[in-house]
Amino acid sequence: MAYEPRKEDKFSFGLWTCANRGRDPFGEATRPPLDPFTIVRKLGEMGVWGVSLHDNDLIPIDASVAERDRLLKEFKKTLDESGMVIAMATTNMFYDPVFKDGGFTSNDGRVRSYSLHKVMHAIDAAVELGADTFVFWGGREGTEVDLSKNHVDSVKRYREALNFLCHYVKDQGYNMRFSLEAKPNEPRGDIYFSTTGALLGFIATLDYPEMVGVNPEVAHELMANLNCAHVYAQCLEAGKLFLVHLNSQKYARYDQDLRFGSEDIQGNFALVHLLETNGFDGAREFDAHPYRTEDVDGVWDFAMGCMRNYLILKEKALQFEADPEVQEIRAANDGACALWEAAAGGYSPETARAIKAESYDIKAMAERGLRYERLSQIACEILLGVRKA
Ligand code: GLT
Ligand code: MN
Repeated sequence: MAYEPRKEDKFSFGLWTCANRGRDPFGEATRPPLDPFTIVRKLGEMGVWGVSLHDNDLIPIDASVAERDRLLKEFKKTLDESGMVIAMATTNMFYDPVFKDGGFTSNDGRVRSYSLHKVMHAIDAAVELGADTFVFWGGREGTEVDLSKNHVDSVKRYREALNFLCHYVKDQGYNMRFSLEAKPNEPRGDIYFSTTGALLGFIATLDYPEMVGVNPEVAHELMANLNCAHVYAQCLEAGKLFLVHLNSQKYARYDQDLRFGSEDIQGNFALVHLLETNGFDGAREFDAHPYRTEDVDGVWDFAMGCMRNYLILKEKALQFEADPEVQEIRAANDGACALWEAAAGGYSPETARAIKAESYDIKAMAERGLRYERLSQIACEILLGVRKA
């Protein structure tokens, strides 16, 4: 069957996506609860490669040690039976009221210490499940009132926490890397490290920057009015794109978390094109949720829709790449230049002199049309299904 997900597509879903019950700030749940075991089994049958989870998606925050151990064992068994892996694990540091003013950036040192406690336990559980990537999304790390915190202290505290946890992972001998996820606001009025670029800058200041990468999310980038393909590309080029969070979003809204491919198809297309033509080999994780109108069947329609749309866009990205007219336009625009090649190969005084001495006919260089109208139209016609391969 065409566009059928397979394990090698490396699709994953957060447990919280399918478990989402349609609650919103104005209304009650519209669906019954779905337990983690049912979700894993069903997604496994659908060709999904992995799932991700928060500690409390599986283990209640007040579970006894015996209950925790039992749940982990049973979950591991269900994963193995379904041929599924853990794409990443993370800590829920946003739901419980104790995190109302942040975890690592809370003004209260007891809350910061409890946050380390919760994360270390979550990392231990993640290792037991076989995860090698641990995500930090600091949804509560921020403010509504700018004067309520010293933001310089907040940055330092976030660094101290991540440094401590990197040392913990090394000390335990775990094979675990960290991935940070940015979001500009929601649930806090303003969230620290609001963009992926801010996180990249922050990672460079850590004790073990090589252990830490990012997992941007489409909706979060669009909420910050950024270009997803550009953001993800910078992370990929820096070797920092550990996994991706995929969904769809209408412009200038709250965090909609819509089925991948359902809105801003051009933006989603550019992103899939980027990932598929630049050797990205991490998890393609869907972090979205079904419409509130859906029952449980609609949850699986949602999950299948995300994956099918990715595969359709992938096919179209490859069609675009192979299109003879696209190749011709690109070739016409790819002006080779020995001086540039020399500069790109590294600085030398000779190259500097040669580039300075060269004379350029900038009028002639500027004259040629680049045919991007045509390039864009070809992409439109491929997307709209009227240009055949
Ligand atoms: C939460 C958030 C997501 C994060 C998840 C990881 S949970 O649903 O909206 O973007 O990736 O904590
Ligand atoms: Mn996310």
